[in-house]
Order: sequence, then structure tokens, then C-alpha cells
Amino acid sequence: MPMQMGWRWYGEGNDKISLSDIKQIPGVTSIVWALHDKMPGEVWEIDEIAEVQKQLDVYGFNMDVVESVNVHDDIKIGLPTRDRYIENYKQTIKNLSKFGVKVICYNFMPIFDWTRTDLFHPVGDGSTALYYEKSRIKENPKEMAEYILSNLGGMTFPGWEPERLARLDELFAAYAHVTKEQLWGNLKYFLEAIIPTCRECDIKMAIHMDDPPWDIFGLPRLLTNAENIERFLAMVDDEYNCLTLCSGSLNADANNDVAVIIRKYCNRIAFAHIRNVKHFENGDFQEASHRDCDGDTRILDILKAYHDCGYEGYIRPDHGRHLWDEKPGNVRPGYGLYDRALGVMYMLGVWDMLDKLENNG
Ligand code: CS2
Ligand code: MN
Repeated sequence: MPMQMGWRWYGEGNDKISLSDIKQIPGVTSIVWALHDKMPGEVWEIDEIAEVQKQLDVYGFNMDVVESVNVHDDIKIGLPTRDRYIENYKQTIKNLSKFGVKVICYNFMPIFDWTRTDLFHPVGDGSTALYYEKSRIKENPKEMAEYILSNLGGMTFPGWEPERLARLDELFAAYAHVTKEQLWGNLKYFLEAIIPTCRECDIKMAIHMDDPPWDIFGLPRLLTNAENIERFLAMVDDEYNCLTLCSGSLNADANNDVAVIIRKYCNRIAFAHIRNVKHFENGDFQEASHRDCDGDTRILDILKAYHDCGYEGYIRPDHGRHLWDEKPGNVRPGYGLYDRALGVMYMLGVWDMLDKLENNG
């Protein structure tokens, strides 16, 4: 079985890109979906999942990968109330398994998901892309949260729930005493509690890399490099405890050689995010097209590594640039149609050629 190409879709009425649009992109078989109006900690109910299944069935897409079932802050903080939210999480896993879901992508980042200082930074060719300016990430998380929230064009983004971020002071206070070691411990507690359910349900938990892969605003981050990936996999050494290996998140730190990491941990990678990043000398980075030479992430080496390992998991283009008529207000930052579709074709082009070479041309 070859790798399976996915496309992240934000749901009916919540994504300008329709399933019919996606159907026209060659090679996409899996819709990477979620119930986007759920708050972290809520159970995903059978009838709500069934609704999505009905929509995907019309186009013959599978719903094998969910991104994300977000983890409630109480679990990350390690509050006594976490057990209630863990029970809810288990129930969601059970409900998802009734629909054949195979992989749940999630993250364990305190408070913020991906963090950028500019969502529409000019690339130089007329397109724009997400940008991280190191010197602008200082002590003011509120400013950054306000900037990001006000530039999402009214669209919802997992990890950027306005209701949750309205309580930013409260959240920061709650995390103030959580050391990096405690966060590791809380992650272990969570996984040990849910992995037996995953095994029963045959669903892999695939943790997303932290983005960017370093501490920000004094908040600890765990999934940042090869050493921490090793620690994570050994901490709960189970085939259902897996990775969402996000090339762009990891390679925001230029010291991370993503292809080497893939070769080492391929059997524990359930989901691959392919994204290219261009580095600047001062530590800033910008997201680039998926083409290898447009960034520094070495996309060709990455695809070759997956191919050599006989990767049969799910893969998707991650963030893309905003092209042509995609402008602030009419496009979900990082998740427009065109550049991600180009990314799919680039990846399939490389993959098809690797297949062909393997079969002696
Ligand atoms: C995205 C994440 O930034 C990224 O690379 O893929 O927003 C991802 O969806 C979440 O961290 C997963 O929980
Ligand atoms: Mn990603």
C-alpha cells in the first residue's frame, strides 16, 4: 500500500474550499477533518461525526485522519479535573472508531498552537506567506494573540478559540507553575490513560511537533527535536503512541534534520505534514512553496526518506502561500487552495518518480 494523500478541510460552511474543489486535485483520498465548533474537552458525538461522514461519502473520500481532537488545558496543566476530560477524550476515541478513523493528530502545546508574527508577509513574487520575526516575539503574548485573532477573517481555527484566548491572563496564571518536567509528566499521564482505548479501537494517537520548536512567552515546549522525540516515544513505548511529523514545525529550527529523523522513527510516524521553510540569518523564518529549492527544509530528502522506508501512512501538504486572488479576509491563513494543490502535485511528482526508479524505470 502506498502513502495516502490527505487534504485538511475545515468543514461545510467553515471552509471556502469545497469537497468538489478538492476532488479535482489529483491523488487526494483522505480528508483530514475535525468538528471545528467543539471546544477542547467536549465529547464528539456519533450523530455529529455521522454528518461529516455523509458529506465525505458523496465524493468517495475517507475520514481516516482527524486533526485535531484538542486536549483540554486542565490535562496539560495537570489539574484534578483532568480525569473527567480524559474520560471524555476516551469516549471521543470510541465514537470515532465506529467510523473507521485510524489516526488522531493532536498537540500538547500550552495555550497557543502555531505562532507567527505576520500572516500575510510578501514573498517577493506577489504571493504572501506566514512569517515569524524572532525579535517581535518578546514578552507580549496578548498583542500577538490579538493580531492573529483579528486576522483570521472571522474563520475559526483550532487552538485559536477566541473564547479560550479571552481568558489569557487566567491561562498564563494556571500554567505559571507547570515546569517542563511537569508538562512531560502530564503528557505521560494522559497517554497512559488513553492508549489502552486506542488499542481497543485501533486508532493511533499522533502528536504534532511544537511550532515553533522552542519555548515561547516562558511556556515550555516539548516536541522540538530528535532527542525529545526519542524521549516521547520511549516514555510510552507503544505502537499506538505515534507522531505527526511536521517538517515545517521541526525545521523552523535549522538544526533539525527532518530526513534523518524520519529514517530513525519511520515506524512510529502515522501522519506526515510536508511544509517548506526558508531561514534568515537573524533567526526569522518564512514559509515557502513545497518545491525543495524554495526553502531550506530539504523536501526532496524528506520524501526520499519516506519512500525508502516504505511509508504507508497519511501525508498532506501543510501550510501554503496565498496566491493570485487569495488575500486577507478571503483566505484562511496558510490554508488556501492553490499553493497546497501545487504542493500535492509536487509531492506526487517526486513520489511517482521514486516509484518508477524503484521499479527500474
Ligand atoms: C498545523 C498545526 O501549524 C501546523 O503545522 O499543522 O496547526 C496542527 O494542526 C496542530 O498543531 C495539531 O494539533
Ligand atoms: Mn503541521
